[in-house]
Amino acid sequence: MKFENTVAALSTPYGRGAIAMIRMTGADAVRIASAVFRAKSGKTLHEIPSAHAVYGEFIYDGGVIDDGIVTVYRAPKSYTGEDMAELCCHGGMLVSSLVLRSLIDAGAAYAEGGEFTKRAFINGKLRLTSAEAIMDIIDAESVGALKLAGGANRGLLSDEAESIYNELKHLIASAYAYIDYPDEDMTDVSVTELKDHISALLSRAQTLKNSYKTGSAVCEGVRTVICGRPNVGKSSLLNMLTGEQTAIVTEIPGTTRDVVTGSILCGQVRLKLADTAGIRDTSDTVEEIGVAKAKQALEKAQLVLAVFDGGASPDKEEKELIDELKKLNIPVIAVINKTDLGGGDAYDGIFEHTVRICAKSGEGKEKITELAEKLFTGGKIDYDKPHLINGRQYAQVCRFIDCCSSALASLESGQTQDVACFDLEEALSAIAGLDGEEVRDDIVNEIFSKFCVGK
Ligand SMILES: Nc1nc2c(ncn2[C@@H]2O[C@H](COP(=O)(O)OP(=O)(O)OP(=O)(O)O)[C@@H](O)[C@H]2O)c(=O)[nH]1
Ligand SMILES: [Mg+2]
Repeated sequence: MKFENTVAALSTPYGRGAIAMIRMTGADAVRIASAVFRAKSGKTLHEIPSAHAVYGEFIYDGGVIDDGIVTVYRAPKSYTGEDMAELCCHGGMLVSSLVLRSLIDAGAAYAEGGEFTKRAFINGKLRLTSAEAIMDIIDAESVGALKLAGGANRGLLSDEAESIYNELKHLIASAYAYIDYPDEDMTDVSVTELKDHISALLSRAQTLKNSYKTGSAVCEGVRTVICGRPNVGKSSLLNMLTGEQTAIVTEIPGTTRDVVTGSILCGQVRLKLADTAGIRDTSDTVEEIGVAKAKQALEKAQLVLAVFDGGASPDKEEKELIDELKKLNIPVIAVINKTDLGGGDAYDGIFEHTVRICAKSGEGKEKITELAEKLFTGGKIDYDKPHLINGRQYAQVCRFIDCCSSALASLESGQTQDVACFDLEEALSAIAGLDGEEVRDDIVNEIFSKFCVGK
């Protein structure tokens, strides 16, 4: 895809600051920048070598409105692979919008969100995983998220995906021993060898798939549901963890009805918390809706903080809830609350992970945050290993694993190599898609639409 127009956007936040930067990309970038900027040296921007900055004045409506620096980059040696200009003026809201306005008046169009990075991807300057990582660097709220996104941006994930892709391509060529992949140095491969190769690729893909547990927890956050019987202290726990009095706490059972949300960092892992209505049978219409919402939240949860009143013991309804939680197949931390009142033994050993807290005094917060971080990182994150950091990447790897598994199953059941190769071709397309090959336009557009304007 070749982009016809030249687009511009404010790349620094809109607001008052020391400096603002307006970026422009496209074939006319240097010409349009020249129309609004006069270098002090008297040279035109066309005379400035690529990646060089020049000092001068910005012109709006025939008059000078500011002075600053313009840097020009020439295709293909630029971020987008096109001609680019970066105009730095003083960081006032009026001056930066007038510089942008004058570029638009001179022929540039407003850039859409993520358009610079999208152009970089389409022009082959960036792999898709690197482009996604750039967005995660901008959105990062923890050092861990920065490091994981930084690794993807440097190509850790790209390199692994490419290596798996190349090995599989070679394997398919050898298996077919036909003309489909003439570039490959082909030798016939036996069924046993083929199975061994597929198994080895599957194990690498499985390692990638497993990395998403940490990658997602650090970069996307963990959907964490606080649930339990009425009055056990769920809302008190939410308030204790976030350090804010967001949820209403009263001694009346059935206080919370809506889902109340909050967010905390546990080391490098972000928990996206949802406090829910106490689960019980009720004839109160509003509370009943709250209980239904709580159950819906549990269906999408990745971690449950199951709160129990240490002074009580499980009754029939609570036992049913415990059974339901055990079926979820996600980590559950039993949070035994109200330790100031003693007791709690009735809940010991029900779940693999148990912590005792006193939400009222705030005691036990670290026990929960440390355990949550450990559950999702294994205690230590290896930043030098590739990690999947979003659901799209995860889905591609799952598709790859399904296709390779299906190929393996065909061979196990005595089918011919051709049949297995059909699945392997699908797997090849899945791993190619991880890094941006054969990705549909609408998916590309959706990815870049999440970017901010000017990036
Ligand atoms: N003694 C003691 N009381 C607590 C503790 N935590 C919460 N409570 C009290 O327990 C009562 C219920 O607390 P909430 O946090 O509203 O309980 P909840 O589980 O959100 O209740 P619902 O929203 O009604 O389901 C309040 O009176 C709290 O002050 C604790 O650690 N010790
Ligand atoms: Mg509550």
